[in-house]
Amino acid sequence: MMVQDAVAYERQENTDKVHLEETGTAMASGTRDRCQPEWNWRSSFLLLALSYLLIAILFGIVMSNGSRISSEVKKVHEQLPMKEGLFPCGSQSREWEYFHGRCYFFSTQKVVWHIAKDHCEEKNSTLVVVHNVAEQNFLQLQTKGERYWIGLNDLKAEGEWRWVDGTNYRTSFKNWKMGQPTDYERNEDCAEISVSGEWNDENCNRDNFYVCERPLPS
Ligand SMILES: [Ca+2]
Ligand SMILES: [Ca+2]
Repeated sequence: MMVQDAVAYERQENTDKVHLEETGTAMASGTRDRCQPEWNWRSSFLLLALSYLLIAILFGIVMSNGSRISSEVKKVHEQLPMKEGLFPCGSQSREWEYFHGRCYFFSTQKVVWHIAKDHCEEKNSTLVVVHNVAEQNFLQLQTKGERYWIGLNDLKAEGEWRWVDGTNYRTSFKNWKMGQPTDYERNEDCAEISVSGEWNDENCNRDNFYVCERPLPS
C-alpha cells in the first residue's frame, strides 16, 4: 500500500512538473509576447528622440556657422573703404587704382614733367607724393620696368627738392637710387621712379609715364 502510494505520488509529482514546465514555458512565452510591443514602442520613442536631438544639434551647428560667416562677411564689408562696390575710386574710373585710402592713376602716355603735372591737375589730382615705404612698394610694383614722373622737383633752386603738395621734403620719406640725385649736366630738376623703382633726377623735358594721386572721392 505504501509502495503504491509512493509510486502514485511520484507520478503525480512528475505530471505536475511537466505541467508546470509547460505552463512556465507558456507563461514565459506569454510574457515575451506581451513585452515585445512595449519594448518596440520604447525603442521607437528613444530613436525618435535621438533623431530629434541630432537634427537639433546639426541645425544649431549650421545656424552657428551661418551666423559666423554672415558676421565675417559683414566685418569685411565694413572694412572696405568703398561706397561703390568694386571700384572705390569711382564707378567711372576703372583706370584708377586703390591703395590705403588713396587713388592712383598710371598713365599709358609718355609726356614731359610739366604736361604730366597739368594732366594730373585736370583729373583733380596731383603728381604722386611718396609718403612712406608701403606706398613706395605699391608704386614700385605697378611701375615695374618703366620710368614714371613723380611730384618732386628742384626747379626753383638747385638741390632744394619740393613736393608738389607742400609735403616737407627734408623730414619726409626718400628713396633715391644710390648716387642720385646727380643734376647731370646741371639739367636734372624733376624726379622719376626709375626702372629699378628707386628715384632718379632727370631732365624735365624727357617723355616719361607719370602717376597721379588723389584722396578717395567723398
Ligand atoms: Ca636738379
Ligand atoms: Ca639723375
